Amino acid sequence: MPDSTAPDTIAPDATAPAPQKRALITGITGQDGGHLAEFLNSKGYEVYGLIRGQRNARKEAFEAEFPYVHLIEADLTDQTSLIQAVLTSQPDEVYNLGAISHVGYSFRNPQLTADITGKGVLNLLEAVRIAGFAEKARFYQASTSEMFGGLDYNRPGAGYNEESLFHPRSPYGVAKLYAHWIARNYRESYGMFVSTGILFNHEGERRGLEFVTRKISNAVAAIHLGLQDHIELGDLYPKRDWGYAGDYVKGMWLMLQQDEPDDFVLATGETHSIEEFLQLAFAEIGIDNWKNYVRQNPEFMRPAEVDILLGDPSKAERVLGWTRDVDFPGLVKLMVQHDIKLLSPGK
Ligand code: NAP
Ligand code: G4F
Repeated sequence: MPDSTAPDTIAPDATAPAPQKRALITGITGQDGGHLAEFLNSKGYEVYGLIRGQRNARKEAFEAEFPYVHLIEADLTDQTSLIQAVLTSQPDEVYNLGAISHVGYSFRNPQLTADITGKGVLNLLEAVRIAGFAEKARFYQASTSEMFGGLDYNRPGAGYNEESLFHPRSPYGVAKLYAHWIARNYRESYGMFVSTGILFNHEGERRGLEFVTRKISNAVAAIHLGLQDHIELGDLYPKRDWGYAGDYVKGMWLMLQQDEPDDFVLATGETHSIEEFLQLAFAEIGIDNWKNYVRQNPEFMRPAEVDILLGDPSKAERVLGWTRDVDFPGLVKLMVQHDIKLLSPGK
């Protein structure tokens, strides 16, 4: 006789651990990819990341630093590989960080930039749909303040927010604007959970040496150690809203934990010139007359420049509860000290 007091279904075991969430990150070998992998791993995620190329120069170092990441060979320009990546990782969350992300390089390689930074996003969104993950997986798109371009700087003091006008000034900015709108379009057309983060510049110890902040921190460290005697840069007047990358990946994750997908600006609300960055960086090694160590080289100037970027992060702070731990002087110090350690003999 069946026991009439027995329940029809087995009640969930409240003490059982929640199933491990799975995240797929494109651009995992880049600055933000490293910070995000570390952050998601600390949250108990199973982390998958795309690696491209038949011999990616970053692979060995990446595997040594992030042994817990499952690497999948794929490329944002190859949709078959993206579908396979989604099927292999079975993601709850997809973070699309992969891109040609250097503005100067995008002027020299505009079509490649359109293919990867722009159309690559369409390829990935379609891969998620074709693999049957449109309803299951939440999607983060790495949008950028470069979409504003600095020309429509009509909110002095307040900064650009989610409603501000776009006016990209580079092939990179234009490609990112396409990516931003196709991501929003998939949210509106297919009801996918797609959130975009319009992130202002964020830097740190993992920043590529081709970007101005790391180029400076690396050179300042080398000058301090007697390995170099000057640094060559392009324009020094532009201003950027510079934050710390570790703080920004927390914001990306928070965007995918909300009830509804949306668009969010992540920024510090402060803007500083490259000259100010140089001044603080050289002060870190006890040099006040930094101009003696800097030469301008037109090679590093751009056909069109974004003069000033300043963001208004109030929506992210209010809705996501997003906060930052590192301020501008703290960022410069962290980067210079990191590079001094890195370049020191026998480190
Ligand atoms: P990053 O360091 O330049 O990393 C870019 C990543 O994209 C690398 O892992 C690179 O892989 C990958 N990638 C390039 N081409 C690819 C392709 N065809 N297929 C797959 N992956 C490809 O950039 P980041 O600073 O971490 O930025 C992350 C994302 O946020 C980018 O989309 C960037 O445009 C955007 N963003 C950055 C900032 C910022 O201040 N950092 C601000 C706003 C938005 P390889 O190792 O193979 O080269
Ligand atoms: O460090 P940058 O190359 O960063 P940029 O152009 O602001 O772009 C970064 O931030 C964007 C967000 O706003 C991201 F979407 C993008 O992916 C990237 O992460 O240049 C900053 C400023 C520019 O005005 C540039 O002209 O520094 C100026 N600059 C002067 N000398 C230089 C140099 N930039 C570089 N990379 N190298 C120089 O020697």
